Amino acid sequence: MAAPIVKTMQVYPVAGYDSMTLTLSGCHAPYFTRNLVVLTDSLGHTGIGEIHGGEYTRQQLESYAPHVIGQTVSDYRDVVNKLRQLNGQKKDDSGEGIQSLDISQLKYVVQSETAIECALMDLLGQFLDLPIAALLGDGIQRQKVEFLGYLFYIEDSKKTDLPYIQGDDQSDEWGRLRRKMAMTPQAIVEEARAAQGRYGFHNFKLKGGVLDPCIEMETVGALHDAFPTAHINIDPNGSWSEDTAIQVVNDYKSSITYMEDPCGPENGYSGRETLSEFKMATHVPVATNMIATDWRQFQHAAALKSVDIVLADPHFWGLNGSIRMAQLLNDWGMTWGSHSNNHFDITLATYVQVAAAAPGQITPVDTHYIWQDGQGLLKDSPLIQNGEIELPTRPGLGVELNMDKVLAANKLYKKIDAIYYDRDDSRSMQYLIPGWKYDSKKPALVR
Ligand code: GKR
Ligand code: MG
Repeated sequence: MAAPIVKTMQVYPVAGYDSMTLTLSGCHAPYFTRNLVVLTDSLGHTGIGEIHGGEYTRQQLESYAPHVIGQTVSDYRDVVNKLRQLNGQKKDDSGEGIQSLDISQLKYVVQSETAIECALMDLLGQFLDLPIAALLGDGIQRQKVEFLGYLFYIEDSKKTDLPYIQGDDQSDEWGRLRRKMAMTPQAIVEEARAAQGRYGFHNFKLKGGVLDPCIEMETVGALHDAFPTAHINIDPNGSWSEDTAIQVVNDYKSSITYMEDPCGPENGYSGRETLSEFKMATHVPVATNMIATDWRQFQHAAALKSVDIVLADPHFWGLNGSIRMAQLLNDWGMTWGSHSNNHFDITLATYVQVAAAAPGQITPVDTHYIWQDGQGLLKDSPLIQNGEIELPTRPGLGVELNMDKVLAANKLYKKIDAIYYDRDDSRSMQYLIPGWKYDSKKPALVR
C-alpha cells in the first residue's frame, strides 16, 4: 500500500491556566500558551504536535503549511529539513540562546518544525502500526519512562488582581496545594509529598533562582531529609556566582545528586567555562538546558567537560535530534534527559515516545504537566503512576485528540489579553516588587 499523503494542516494557538510559580524569570502569568499542529492524511488518520506558544511561533507554523500539505508522510525527514532551511537568523535574535535565561530569546531556541516532525511521525507510525519510539534511533529501549516531580516556590496570587486559577481541583492534596502559597522549606516538602501522593514520584527537582541560595539549599536539605532515597536536584538557571555555587553545594553535597545550571556567564567567562570550573571544584555532576542547546554549543560544552547531563528537549532539538544526542551521550558515558516548559498532554506523550527511544541510563524527565493536570487536550492523557508513564500500545504518538477541548483552549487563547501570548514573567512579579526587572545574576526575590 502506498504511504499516505498529507491532506490538511491546521494550527491552533491554545491557552491554559497556571499557578503563580516563581523562577529566575519572575512569576508565571495566570495563563500559558502553546501552539498545536493537526494534520490529516489520505487514510483518514490525524497526526498531532505541540510546541511553545506565541505569535512568532504560530506564524512560522502557518507559513509551513504549503510545504507540508500534499507531501508523502514517509518523506517526513525531507519535509522537516526543508522547513528548517526556511528559518534564517531573525533580527532581534541576539544569538545568546538561553545562556542567561532571557525568555524573550526562547522562541529562537525553540525549533517550531518539531511540531510538524511530531505530527508527521504520528501519521507514519499509524500507517506502519508502530509507535514513534520504534521509528527513532535504534528503536524502543524501554516500556516505561520515569518523570521527576518538578517543584516550584509559589507566591500568593491574592497579592495580585490577576485572574489566577483557584479551586479547580479539590480531589486531593496535590490539587489543592498547587494553587497555594509555598515559600518555605517545609511548604516545599509538603508540596513534594502531595505530588508524590498523586503521581508516585521517586525523584524531585526544585526550581531555584528565587530566594537567597542558602535558603534554597536549606530547602534541598529538607527535601533530602523527607525523602532520603530520592535524587534531589536544584536548578537556579545559572543565577548563582561560581563562588557561591561552589560554596553552597559543598555545604549540602550529601543532599544532592546533581546540579542543574548552578552558575552561568560572569566576568567575561561563558557559562560553559564557569560550569567546567564548578565541576572541577565540587565533583558534583552538572545538567544543563542553557549552555548546550545546539550542536555548536554542545561541542564546546563537551570539550570543556562542563556538563554530564544534557536536557535535550525535543522542542529545541527535534525528535530525531534529541535521540541523536541521546545516542552520542550514551556512547561518551554521559546522560540524556529532557527540559520542559509549561505544556499540555500532547507534549507529555511526545516526551514518552522520545525517552522510550533514548539508549542507556537516562535521567528522569522534567515535566510541568502536573501544574496543568486536568486541562488535557487528549481523550487519553498519559497517566503518571509510580513516577512513570507507560509507552502506549496504540501506534504513532499513541494518543487521541479531544477536539472539543482543543477548540475550548483555542477560544481561551482568543479571549485572553494579547499581552499573555508571549511569555513575560515580569508583569506578575511587579505586584510583589514594584518596578521589578529581570536580572540574570539575581534570584527573583533578591533585590
Ligand atoms: O517554567 O519558568 C519555568 C522554567 O524556569 C523554565 O523556563 C526553564 O526553562 O524549566 C526550565 C529549566 O529547567 O530551566
Ligand atoms: Mg533548567
